[in-house]
Amino acid sequence: MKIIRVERRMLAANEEDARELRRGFQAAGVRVFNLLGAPGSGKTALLEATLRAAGPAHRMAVVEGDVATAYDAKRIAATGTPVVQIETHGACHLTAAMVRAALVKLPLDSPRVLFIENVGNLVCPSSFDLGETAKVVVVSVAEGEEKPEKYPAAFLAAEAVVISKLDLARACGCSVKRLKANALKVNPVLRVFITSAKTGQGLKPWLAYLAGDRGEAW
Ligand SMILES: Nc1nc2c(ncn2[C@@H]2O[C@H](COP(=O)(O)OP(=O)(O)OP(=O)(O)O)[C@@H](O)[C@H]2O)c(=O)[nH]1
Ligand SMILES: [Mg+2]
Repeated sequence: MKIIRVERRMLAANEEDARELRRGFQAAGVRVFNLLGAPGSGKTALLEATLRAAGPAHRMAVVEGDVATAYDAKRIAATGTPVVQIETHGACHLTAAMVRAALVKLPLDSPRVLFIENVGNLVCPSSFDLGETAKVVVVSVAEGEEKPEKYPAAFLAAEAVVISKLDLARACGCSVKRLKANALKVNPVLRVFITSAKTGQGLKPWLAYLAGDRGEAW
């Protein structure tokens, strides 16, 4: 009983912080994408490919979340994109308070698009609102076609799923069609993107989604 109450208090405090963040993001007109996915699913590689394809004129920025190290922030910085790294020192998800503290250090005043790469974990980050416009779950063809059904929380919380590492599908014996169908079985209204950060396949519709599918000139 006690554990449940503590969890509820933590989530309630986070909800309040997230509401404040969302108000700020909306007032500034920034689209915010909270990227969830298992460790190694290809979140940072997707961001690198996205940022390189979009270019600096689009005013994108990144908040990186990891348990330890700034490896991912270094990879993002190499694309010329403003980035700040959060190290959670053990915590398995980001909280809105961590994001709020990180934003103060972001070396860009008014991004148009902000990516928050959550800690690699297909479970815990789903429960924590970061004030984002949308959660996006990244699942690679190397993880197995049944992952959406085994770990439904992230797929239920997300607006979109990116099926990553398309170039490896044959080598991994993965039916992308079945993986997509399993994701839609869990959440029928998911937007589905199928990409390879290595070859650039599938990036165009993903970029259009980030822009709001309205052909915005960003
Ligand atoms: N062939 C291929 N490899 C990829 C692709 N995307 C990512 N990888 C590789 O997969 C590994 C993990 O990719 P990351 O982008 O670091 O994964 P991540 O989800 O950011 O990992 P964490 O931040 O640790 O959770 C790296 O060795 C990448 O080079 C892809 O589209 N094709
Ligand atoms: Mg990463």
